[in-house]
Amino acid sequence: MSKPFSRRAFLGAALAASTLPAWPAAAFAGAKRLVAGTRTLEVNGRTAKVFGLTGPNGRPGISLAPGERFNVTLANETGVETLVHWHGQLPPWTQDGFPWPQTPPLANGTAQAYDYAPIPGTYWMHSHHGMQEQNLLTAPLIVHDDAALREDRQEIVLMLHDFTFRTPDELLADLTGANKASAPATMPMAKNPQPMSRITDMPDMPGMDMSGMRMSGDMPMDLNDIHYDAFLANDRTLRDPEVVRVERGGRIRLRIINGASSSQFWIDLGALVGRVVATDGHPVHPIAGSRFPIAMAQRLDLLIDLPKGGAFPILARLEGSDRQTGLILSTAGAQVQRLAESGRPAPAVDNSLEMRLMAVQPLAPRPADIVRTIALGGAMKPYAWSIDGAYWPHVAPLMLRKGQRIEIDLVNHSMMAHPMHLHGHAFQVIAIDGQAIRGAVRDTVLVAPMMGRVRIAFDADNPGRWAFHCHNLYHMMTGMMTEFRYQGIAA
Ligand SMILES: [Cu+2]
Repeated sequence: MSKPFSRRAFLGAALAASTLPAWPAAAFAGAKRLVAGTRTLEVNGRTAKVFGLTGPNGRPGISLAPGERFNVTLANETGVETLVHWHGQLPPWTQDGFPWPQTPPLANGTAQAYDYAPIPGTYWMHSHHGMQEQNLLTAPLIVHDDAALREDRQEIVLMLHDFTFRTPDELLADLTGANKASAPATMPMAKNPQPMSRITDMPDMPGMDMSGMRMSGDMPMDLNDIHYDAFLANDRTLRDPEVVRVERGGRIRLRIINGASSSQFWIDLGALVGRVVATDGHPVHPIAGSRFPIAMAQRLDLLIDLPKGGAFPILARLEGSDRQTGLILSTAGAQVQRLAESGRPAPAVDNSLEMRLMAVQPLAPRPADIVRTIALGGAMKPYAWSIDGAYWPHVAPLMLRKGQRIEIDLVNHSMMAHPMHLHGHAFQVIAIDGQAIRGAVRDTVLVAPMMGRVRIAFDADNPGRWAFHCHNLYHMMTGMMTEFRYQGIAA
């Protein structure tokens, strides 16, 4: 594998004498500059100071041409420490943007160079330092490939967020009960648990087998730990949504990123039909439909062929709620109607789509060298979440050797769903609730509550220290994270 790559020590020395970003040019030849900073965002008429990640073209994040390396200089202008993770990418572990002792956060006013060969598809980046992700230290990371460009489709990125005017520390304190004195009398939490049979408005999913959905009976489950002030689509709400100009009969590639910290959605194309062609950046055999679930941190690539002219809302409907966000596709001269921020209630996000996905490039068949069952546990009271009964950072790493095939059977003993994310590797989903599938290759998979089971397989081909965690930020912050470590890598 490639050598750990870091110019941190060099940069630290170069910058020690100056607070100005007078970078030595040689260190950054050809590098794209990505600035982690702060900005003012107006959300429904009220302003908030949030973070942002701005690329060389002044737009959020990074977009790479086919074959281009991820040669990026990350400059920290946030005023605080930060560290940015390239979610779903497979860099050497020292460039993964996770705060290991060997790869600490960047101090304000410093920069760090990254240089690795990216994998193509829809990815994203987010702070892995504290809870900065909740304050929008997140952005798209789009890596183009020749095949997708040859399709000659209009590319539209839709990035989702959950937004609060409060601080993530306050939200977490409310959840853990550490802030009882200052908690409002009406706790802004949708802690029901919610009998799913009350949600009668099942979104119709053309061609989708509904039998796999965990909807029957009065099955209780916990949804939406936090009451958010707004849900954002490309930083805007439906009161003032982004309106994307499209051609009559236009052909679109919609790259959807769920960058929310604690929220899952149903993507609702309304009257349009789309085809899922990639999940978490990795191609899948196309599946047509108009409603698609997206768990935290997941991505969906949808191909949409517009039938005619008009205005076409693309909605993201919060699970277990009537709240929604989205953007509008509009042909020239079409009347764009304002949509409310609340609509019809949506059911819990589930694995009904996951069951039907098939990877275009599955793992080669071979027996596993390591088979492990991992228990996901936790509860609302006390608010703490665990992996095999352990709470980060007090965990024993799962030790791997390069060349091994690993299968992990994830079993969810809790009342909440957990979107589990593995750093540095793409895994294949090979069984759901005991039913074997030749499923998607991806980096984040939802494990349904109440004994939901998902089996994943991956090849140990990227030596290092790798985090494996729930991508619900508040679950991760209260313990739901562990480590996969290769033999020979020092702790
Ligand atoms: Cu979780």
